[in-house]
Amino acid sequence: MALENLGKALNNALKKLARARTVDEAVIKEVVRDIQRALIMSDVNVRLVLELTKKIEKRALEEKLPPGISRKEHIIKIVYEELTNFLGKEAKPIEIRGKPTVLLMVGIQGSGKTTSVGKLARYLQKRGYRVGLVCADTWRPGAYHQLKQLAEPFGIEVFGNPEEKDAVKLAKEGVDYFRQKGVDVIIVDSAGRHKEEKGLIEEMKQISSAIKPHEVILVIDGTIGQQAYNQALAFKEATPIGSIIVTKLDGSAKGGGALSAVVATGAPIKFIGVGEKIDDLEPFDPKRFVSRLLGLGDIQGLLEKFEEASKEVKIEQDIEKFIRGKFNLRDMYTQLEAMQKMGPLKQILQMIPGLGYELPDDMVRMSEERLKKFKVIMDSMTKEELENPSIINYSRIKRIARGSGTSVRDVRELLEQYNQMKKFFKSMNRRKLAKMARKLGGMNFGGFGI
Ligand SMILES: Nc1nc2c(ncn2[C@@H]2O[C@H](COP(=O)(O)OP(=O)(O)O)[C@@H](O)[C@H]2O)c(=O)[nH]1
Ligand SMILES: [Mg+2]
Repeated sequence: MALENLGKALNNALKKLARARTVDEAVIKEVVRDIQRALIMSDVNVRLVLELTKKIEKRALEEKLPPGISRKEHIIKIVYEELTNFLGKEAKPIEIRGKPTVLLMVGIQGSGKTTSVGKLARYLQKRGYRVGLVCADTWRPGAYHQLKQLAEPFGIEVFGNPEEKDAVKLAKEGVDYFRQKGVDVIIVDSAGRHKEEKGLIEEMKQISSAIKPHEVILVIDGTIGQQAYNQALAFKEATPIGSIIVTKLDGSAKGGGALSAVVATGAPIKFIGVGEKIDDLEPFDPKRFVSRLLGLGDIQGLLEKFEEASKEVKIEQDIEKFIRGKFNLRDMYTQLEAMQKMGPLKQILQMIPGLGYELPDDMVRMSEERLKKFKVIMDSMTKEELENPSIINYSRIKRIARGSGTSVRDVRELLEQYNQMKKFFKSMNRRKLAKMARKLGGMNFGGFGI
């Protein structure tokens, strides 16, 4: 598991929130402080931590609660969202663009390049690509052998020549070799004998100009924490086709710092390394990563709940429409459709105590057939007619009936239905409507927009 300690600390902060009896300002501030501490312990840049947690605190204190959502759930969602944004928001998957796609792996010595070349090769092989590997590390004795040991058990071929001293020449030969073999992806491993960015970038440029890679991947050792910023920034400025793998996030105490520092440069992180074994490579997806980090097994369930809540807001907006007489035919169609899905409306309404209103029978017994017919009729109406049904006079009715292959009677029936519905809701007062909407929403009849 990547960033285990950070995950635990964040999870503890959320547990504290869960245990709190009431969530007031003091509790929110305490949770925010815990999150701050956890991130700083993980070597995240202090300024970034403060910016992030300020946002979390402000939203937690100021945002209005959506209906049906508890304050705790709301805060968890805010923490999840802000951390996800903080780590880059969307996943940036690797793209295999041409045949062959040429990838160049760079990074300073010991960062995990060769291991990552093997892992990435295996990852792509599992997805059906034929991969060839080129060892262009002429610096480290045994580099070629290391790569062969990693890849050959999986039938992945490695090109190299321990006698050759010219890395650029070797890289080019290797790429040509696999081009002729017709593989899908060629990954070139480089030496990265330099200790700092300048030499690294120079090496990258030399090899790049010889093999013209589709993408250069910088491997950064996650244990260096926020120092990763300078490397990632120099790299990003040097090549527009760069992406990043952050390695050693298993067991690293500073991994949070490394990840956030790279994200802050704007360079995309495509994978993370989470162990020494060939399968210990994960595509980096901020959403999944954060939900696992927070230990929110069911963040999806929570997000769905929020979606339901936003439907309820829609119900309230529709009530406004009714009251202001803005309810048009298009709205009615959506209502009828929702009603159809929901089953006998009358029963539902009777379950709401004190409502005291009876729905006209016609409105309740809306057969599917009739609904279909209404849909056909509405399809023959103009936009103006749907939005402002009062303009539909006799000649328009005739035209609509003709256009939809129905009768004048059918069209009139539809309009009658619409007027009934409108009248019915107008006769209710605002408070009762709101109450009904809440009940319906609470009973999980989302989408029933009245
Ligand atoms: N724990 C852990 N170790 C890793 C990871 N990636 C690489 N290593 C180790 O880091 C060391 C250097 O890796 P290597 O691929 O040779 O680095 P290179 O010099 O950049 O090619 C090796 O001992 C690897 O096993 C990782 O994601 N997690
Ligand atoms: Mg190496």
